[in-house]
Amino acid sequence: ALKSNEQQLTNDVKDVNAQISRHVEFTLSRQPFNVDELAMYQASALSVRDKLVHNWNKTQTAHTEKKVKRVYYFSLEFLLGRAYDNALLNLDIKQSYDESLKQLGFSLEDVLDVERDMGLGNGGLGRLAACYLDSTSTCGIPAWGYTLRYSNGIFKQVLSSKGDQVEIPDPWLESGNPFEVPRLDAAVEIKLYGQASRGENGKAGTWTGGTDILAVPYDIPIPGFRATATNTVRAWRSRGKVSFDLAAFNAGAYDAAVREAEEAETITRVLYPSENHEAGKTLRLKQQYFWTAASLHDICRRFRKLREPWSAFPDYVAVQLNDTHPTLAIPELLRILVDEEGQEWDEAWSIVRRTFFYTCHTLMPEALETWSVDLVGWLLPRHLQIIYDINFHFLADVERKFPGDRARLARMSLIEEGSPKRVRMSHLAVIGSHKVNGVAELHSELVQSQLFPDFVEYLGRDHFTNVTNGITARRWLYQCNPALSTLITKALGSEHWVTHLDELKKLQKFAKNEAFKKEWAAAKQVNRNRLCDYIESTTELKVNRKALIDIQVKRIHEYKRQSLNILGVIYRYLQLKKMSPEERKRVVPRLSVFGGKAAPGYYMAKLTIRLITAVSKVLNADEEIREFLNVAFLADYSVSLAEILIPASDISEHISTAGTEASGTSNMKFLLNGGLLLGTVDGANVELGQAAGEENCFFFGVLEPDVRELRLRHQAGQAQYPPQLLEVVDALRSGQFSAGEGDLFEPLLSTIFNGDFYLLSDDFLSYLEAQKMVDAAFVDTSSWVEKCINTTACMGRFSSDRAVQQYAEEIWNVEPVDISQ
Ligand code: 26Q
Repeated sequence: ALKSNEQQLTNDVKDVNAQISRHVEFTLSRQPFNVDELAMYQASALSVRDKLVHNWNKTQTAHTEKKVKRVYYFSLEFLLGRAYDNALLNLDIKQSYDESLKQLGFSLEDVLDVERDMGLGNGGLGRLAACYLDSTSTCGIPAWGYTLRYSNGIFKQVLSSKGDQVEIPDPWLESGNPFEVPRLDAAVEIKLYGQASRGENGKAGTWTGGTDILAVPYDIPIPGFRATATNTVRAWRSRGKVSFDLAAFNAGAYDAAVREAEEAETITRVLYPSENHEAGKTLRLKQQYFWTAASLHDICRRFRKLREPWSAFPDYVAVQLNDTHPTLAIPELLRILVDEEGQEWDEAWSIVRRTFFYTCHTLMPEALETWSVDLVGWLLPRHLQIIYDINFHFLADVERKFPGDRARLARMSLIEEGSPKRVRMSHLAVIGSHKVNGVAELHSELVQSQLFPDFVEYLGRDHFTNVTNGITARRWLYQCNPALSTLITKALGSEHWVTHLDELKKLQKFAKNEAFKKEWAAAKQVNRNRLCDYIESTTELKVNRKALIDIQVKRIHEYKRQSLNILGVIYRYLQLKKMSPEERKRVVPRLSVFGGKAAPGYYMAKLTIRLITAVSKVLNADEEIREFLNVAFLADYSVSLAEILIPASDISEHISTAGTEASGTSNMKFLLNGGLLLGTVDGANVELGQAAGEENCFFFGVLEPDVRELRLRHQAGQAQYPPQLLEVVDALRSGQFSAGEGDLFEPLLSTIFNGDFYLLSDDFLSYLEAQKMVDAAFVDTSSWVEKCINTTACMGRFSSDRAVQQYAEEIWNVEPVDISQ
């Protein structure tokens, strides 16, 4: 058997060599002796794509032949990261590629490193979409992701010499993308501006004039793990419609036409780099319409081929709206049904309401989208009429159910009164959908009680539900942490756990096995070393490889409270300075790692980065302290950097003010990799704590029901500030961390002393307490490793396979399809 395995590998490698050579010669049109690393990346990636395409075609043929119901995941962000390594592992061909590249004189690791991240997202919401598509393929659920193909993804972050964030564009397509397939034949025209008219009695209206823009789809295959099923992310690119018109050119109008094309192409030029904050920019609204209209056009074309009546549309189509960003899909589908397909209003509205589902990802009022009525009416005149008509019917119905309740009508209306009037996208999404879900148990409760209580009364409890987020164990353990994966596979006897994550439960019986614990700790040290190498090669820092690694990586936002973390670090530093060298030797050395981008216009977030980098410089320059405490701010946090960071953590921090973080998903990734949680009672932390056991987590901070009261106390000027916090504030004001510039961080400090909206002062002491508990627990290595093993063992529930199966059964009513080999 061994012999035939070897033979098989030899044959596979020969085949891979041949396919790569073919792409070098015919696709790249290069001589074999003229292949650099980039060319080798391109040729070998294209040969992988060929294998994906084979499965992809089989999958699409099977879906079409079986006339299955499909789910369409509408998300303005798909944070896919890199595709190559993921494809090699899913197809189980990594070994033959490794060997083949060696024979061709390259290192697979280096070639994989050539790939740029597909950074088409800001953070949690975009990465969630990517994990969900991975799971639909692995679980055989027919699914399409629809998004935009931004020429520039999330900006690249570098740090200035002062330690401030500087944003650099990310033209990720510069040297091509071997993992996409353009579909020029499936391009569609999208209209903007123009004039609209209503039809009589809910009959067809019209929309004429305006400008037409071309939407060109680019498809990205999403392979399942060791499965044939391969779903698609379809990303639209905007193009101008001008063709060379000699008459216009001679008449001097060519410049204008080129300008118009340029404007059209601007729609997909860049991803908006802000998160959990509403921007209200015209270009953003254009993006939202361009994308939803092109996607619905595609879906309707596919549906028409079935020759079924429109009433059957929801039997073939489920559209999941990832936040309110795609809400224009609701009036757009109504427009198609009423204006183009001749459906009656009531019938059309019923089809719409059975087609869409809405996921809410926030609670913060400033993150809820509204668009000015004037802007919508100018860009999309027909849609504004339709929104008004939906509102008319809707409010009439509310009035029937709650007669005479004017205040209720005003609260629930799709239109917020004021100047200007604004369209409330979340209200439209709630009433235009069949179900609304939050993303963690606590969050879904608050969505019902705080965000949409009127709608719960009006539509009933069943209209609202919870689906706790999940993550894919392929990328977030199997791929990013080979050391731990190999150990788990050895212990459990197979790789079955990669697609059945509940099987990790069986690790519990190894939690007290000393030999296993040793191997577990050794795997962690491998990952710790990998991160320390990365830090030392990309920064000036000198790090202690035995230190407890404490990581907080996520978007920089006041509600996420990176400031609480760094103030805690300063407190620790001040205590260390007071100790004798003898005393210091007894403390647990600590390496605090930060990473994350600030929205370019978010002043407080940028100042927080400056504070972290300033503290990092002071500690690293302090030779008597830095082996006991150091801080690293790693620039340009991304999916690929997360793959290095997450496996290395001893603890990670998820410390948002209670009731502000909808779920969090990196918390799940860290715990899956055997890191422990330091967190508040917020988002999915609550369920992670229940699963892992509270004795294995470090919780602190005020609880959500107490937040209101505490904020009122601050507003009334009755808050107490603990002396430990004041000690840190004094140090900052002395200029100790800003080269004598004592007021550099004053704007940050003043938020704490003026209202303290995120309750730093209320949580500071319990945060320090929790950190003390972390240190105490870490000293007992044996029991620490036991906690880590037991935590990983309990993470099965947080698989995105569980999440998409729950969506498929409870929300989409979509069934998995078997794709024969
Ligand atoms: C809106 C309007 C204009 C411009 C940008 C936006 C915008 C863009 C991105 C608004 C929000 C986002 C992203 C939100 C987000 O990532 N939310 C996170 O979603 C995760 C997945 O559910 C949760 O785990 C996080 O708790 C939540 O913050």
